[in-house]
Amino acid sequence: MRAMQLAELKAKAEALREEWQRALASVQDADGLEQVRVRFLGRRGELTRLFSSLKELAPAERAPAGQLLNALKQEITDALAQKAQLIEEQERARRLAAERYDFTLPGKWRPLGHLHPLTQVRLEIEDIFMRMGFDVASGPEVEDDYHNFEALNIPEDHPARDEWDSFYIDERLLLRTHTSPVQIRVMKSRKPPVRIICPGRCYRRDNPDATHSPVFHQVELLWVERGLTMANLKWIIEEFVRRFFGPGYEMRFSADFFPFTEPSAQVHIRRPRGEWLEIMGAGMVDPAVLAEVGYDPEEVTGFAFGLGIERMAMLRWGIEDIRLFYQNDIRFLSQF
Ligand code: 2NL
Repeated sequence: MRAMQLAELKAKAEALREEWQRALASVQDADGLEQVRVRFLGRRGELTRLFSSLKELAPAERAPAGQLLNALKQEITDALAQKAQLIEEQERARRLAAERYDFTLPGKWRPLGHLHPLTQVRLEIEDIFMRMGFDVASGPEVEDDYHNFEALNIPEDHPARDEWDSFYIDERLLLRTHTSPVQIRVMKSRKPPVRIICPGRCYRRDNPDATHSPVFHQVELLWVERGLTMANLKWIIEEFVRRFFGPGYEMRFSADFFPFTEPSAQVHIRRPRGEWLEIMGAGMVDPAVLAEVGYDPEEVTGFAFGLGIERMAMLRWGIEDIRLFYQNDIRFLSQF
């Protein structure tokens, strides 16, 4: 083998420089970079081959030639490192650009339900009276004759029972016709003062029409304490009307009859120049009812009222047919 000259090695090194620079310039990614590294710096790479040709040089030429090749190696190594950093930065920038949120995109529309109008009205009424210091009480929908009628001063043969035509389950049990039995149960379990409202589902054997439904909802209120009068009842109702319907209503009490209150009244309201609307029945708790639950009618008095949740909702929104509440027609319900 012909001995190599220093000049020849220099020429090869020079050619190699041009080669790696061209190769590196076309590198796009980390894989391409690794290929270039293997090609020039790898164990069987081009530079390594030049190093092994050192031994073909004359001994005196080996040191300068070695320096030349080491410098070239350093040059390539640095350039590769620099390119590696560049590629890393580019890839990071690309990733960030792909991940970036577009805050101007419109959101996805999700159909959102809402509470049934009767539930809305019930919660609003509960809220009004809870703020006035009333507890919310509940009780069974299947009641016995005693709590639904007897204790409320409506004996077996009382003609007023026709008013609450009932769904009987057997001789003794029926679906409650009002929420008053809840108040009987609460009074029997607590000492006065008692300040409660009783919202709930009630049942009457009515044929359905625009204003009657065999299933409906009621809120009854009861306050029993020493010294309560009809004036307190009137203020509570006035305040309720202001908070539920808004200001500007006139209120009218007119005589009525319920077996469980004495005196009894029906309550109407109207806007100036509007028509009178009946909103509830009310009265002072009959002493016989107080005595029945073990209270002393000489010591405490009480008042109560009962209103229909459906009726309140119909008055508020001008709904003309009670049956709309139970038909689950989304075209109706979605308006509230
Ligand atoms: C109406 C009338 C009313 C009551 C309900 C009541 C309850 C007890 C004692 C006395 Cl435990 N009264 N409740 C009083 C007056 C009227 O409801 O027409 N509601 C729709």
